[in-house]
Amino acid sequence: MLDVRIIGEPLSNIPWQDKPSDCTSPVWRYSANPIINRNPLPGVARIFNSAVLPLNDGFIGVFRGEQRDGIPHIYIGRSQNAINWSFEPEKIPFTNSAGEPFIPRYAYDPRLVRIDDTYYIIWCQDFYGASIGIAETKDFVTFRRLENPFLPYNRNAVLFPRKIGGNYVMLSRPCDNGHTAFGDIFISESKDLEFWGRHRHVMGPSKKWWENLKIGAGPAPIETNIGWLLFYHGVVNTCNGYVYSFGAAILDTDEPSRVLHRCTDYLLAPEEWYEERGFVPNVCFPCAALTDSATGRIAIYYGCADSYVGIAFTTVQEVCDYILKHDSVDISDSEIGLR
Ligand code: BMA
Repeated sequence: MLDVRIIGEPLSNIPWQDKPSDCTSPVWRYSANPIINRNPLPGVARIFNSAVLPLNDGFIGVFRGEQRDGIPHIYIGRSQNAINWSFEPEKIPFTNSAGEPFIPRYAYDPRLVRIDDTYYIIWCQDFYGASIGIAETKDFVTFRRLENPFLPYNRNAVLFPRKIGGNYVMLSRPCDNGHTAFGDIFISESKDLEFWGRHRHVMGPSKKWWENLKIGAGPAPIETNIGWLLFYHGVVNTCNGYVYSFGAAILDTDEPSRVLHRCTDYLLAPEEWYEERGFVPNVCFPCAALTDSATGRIAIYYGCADSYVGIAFTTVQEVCDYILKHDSVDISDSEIGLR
């Protein structure tokens, strides 16, 4: 067995539950899921697909809040234990580079990434169709929106938590302006978070049915001694609509467009009532992961049925053992995807 370790900071107050003795999966759910229920604050009907990070001795998060007019925006939440959250009542007051207010027409599926002393929010917004938005904050009081990194259409973007080869690196998933029936993960680099290039293909849908329609990056990749651990969602089309599960892959540390290992099986698929029943049934959509390098513990935050937030647990050793045991990488994964 390969010894797998998280390269990163310890987090002694990471939320945690031991694996139930009857669980046969490498990832197990928090027993008190969902952690956020419906109508969590005035004017917001559902919170889901959201991202969290440690901040000082507690936690901070960016939350997709579906307003009662049906339009999603991003709200800040704070927590002492990363389970019980209190939310700011107003959506994030982004500003542009001139300091003027910038309120996107809609904003959804935020990711939250810290690089050095700056926090970045990456989300999907309207730019003549679904596109990627990005903003930076150091204090969670002022949020400066940066230039749109990509042309439309694109959803599901997340930054790596450090520069690689001197550049910022972002995963994203180009798409169309509807409920896209295709989708591969690509990678792009930037020296300054404004001009993006060196676009490469990372991986596409596989022949395994749970992810044979489209895939998209989830939480910021987790650095380990064997590569970047990437949790991602995979979609299958059924006679009853799309079903979203999540799986994992391990990307090369220095050349992350190369997939070193890719798990044939999903890690978590809709099974519980809060995943199978909701505004959009059968959706498990991971957007964040807390990690503790001291113990290898990982707490994955995922949206459930476009209605709730759930937590699932694993350890870096257990999940990587599972990926290596169910490993299948093809040429389109392992090449440097430059065409
Ligand atoms: C995707 C995204 C997610 C959503 C999922 C299921 O296209 O829009 O926000 O959770 O569909 O509805």
